[in-house]
Amino acid sequence: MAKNRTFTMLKPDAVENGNIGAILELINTSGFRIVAMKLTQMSRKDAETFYAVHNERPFFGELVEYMTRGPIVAAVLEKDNAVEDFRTLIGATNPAEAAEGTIRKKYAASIGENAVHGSDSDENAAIEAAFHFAGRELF
Ligand code: IDP
Ligand code: MG
Repeated sequence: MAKNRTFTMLKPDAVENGNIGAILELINTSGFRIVAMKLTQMSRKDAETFYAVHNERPFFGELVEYMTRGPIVAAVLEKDNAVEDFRTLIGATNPAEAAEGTIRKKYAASIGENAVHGSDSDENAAIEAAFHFAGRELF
């Protein structure tokens, strides 16, 4: 399996609830290397652009409000099979359906406020990483 990269955000609820350290610990112990990381806050325009694929969905307004209400931790992670393995580590979108031991099972409150983002493809991982980081910020 080839080494590749995924993009994650510890979302505003994870930051507000003091879960940055615990989630990063799970990420590290699951074998991901942190390639880039920062505390940042998305503007309305940032969130609308980042989640443009969902702009026709009924929850879009709520999603933009949520993702802009406070700081997030944005990061790029590297590992063999990173995209797929990170989706496994975070668990289902709805924490009620997330497997035991996953980040969303442990730290997410609802399908909307679900603590963490993980890219869904190599192509989107590259787009999302480039949205948040300049090339010189990747290690
Ligand atoms: P994902 O984050 O597991 O890839 P997506 O379907 O891509 O899930 O949705 C993006 C984000 O939109 C979710 O992580 C969640 O924050 C929000 N979201 C998805 N479905 C719903 C919903 O039914 N109600 C409210 N928010 C939702
Ligand atoms: Mg998604």
